[in-house]
Amino acid sequence: SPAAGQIKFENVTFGFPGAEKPVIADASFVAEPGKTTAIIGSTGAGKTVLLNLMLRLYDPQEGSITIDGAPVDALTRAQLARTVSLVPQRPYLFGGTIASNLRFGRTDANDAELWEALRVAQGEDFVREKELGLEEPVSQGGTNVSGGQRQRLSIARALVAKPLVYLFDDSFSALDVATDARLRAALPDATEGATTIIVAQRVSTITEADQILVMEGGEIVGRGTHDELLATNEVYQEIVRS
Ligand code: M5T
Ligand code: MG
Repeated sequence: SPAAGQIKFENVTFGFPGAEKPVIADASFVAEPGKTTAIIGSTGAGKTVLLNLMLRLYDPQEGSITIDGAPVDALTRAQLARTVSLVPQRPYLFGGTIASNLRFGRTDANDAELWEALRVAQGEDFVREKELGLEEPVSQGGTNVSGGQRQRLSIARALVAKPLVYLFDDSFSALDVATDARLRAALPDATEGATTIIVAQRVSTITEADQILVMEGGEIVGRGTHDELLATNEVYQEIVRS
């Protein structure tokens, strides 16, 4: 069957070398193509590590991670990079231009595709205001671009790559509420058919997710829709109240 981007964790346990307690403990879940899986939980719960495991920044000591049934450790790094795009919690831009940064995941993307990704990522206006537009220089680390702009360019970069799987690690929290809302309204069309996994801080931004995973201390302590979790899960209820 053609690649679709289903992500499956089975009993995944991971700890950093030398640490006594695992950072991810016995995590199992499936993220389906065409659906949005949200991950929520307090700071240090293991949300970023969970995403990083999908990209094989490190490998679990126990359990398996598969994409469409194939173990991620059977894919080359290049294959994995074409399949999965991560928008990291602290986005990184490299020295070059806005265009070269956006083409990082797919060098043959044309300018129209870059503008379309910028439109969805709510970055179109500020790039148009640059004297050189897409060819505006970006310094290493993106220090001549504001934090919110960096985040939007990083989201646009992921969209340009057109992966099967999108991982957004807290990618919308630096955006003001109105920009966040416009981006979320545009995102479903732009990512249609893909597997989308969103780490979020604000419950209000994930109430529509097909599935929400609640993480605490490296464990998945709840899963379901917003309404299901609201009715049954104490950790989720606490997050909603806070
Ligand atoms: C989970 C530890 C961290 C925490 C736990 C990335 C990273 C994490 N940790 C390390 O020791 N080394 C590392 O390189 O792992 O951390 P997390 O996954 O980053 O937590 P989070 O994403 O849920 O938190 P936050 O603050 O982003 O909401 O014990 O010290
Ligand atoms: Mg994190």
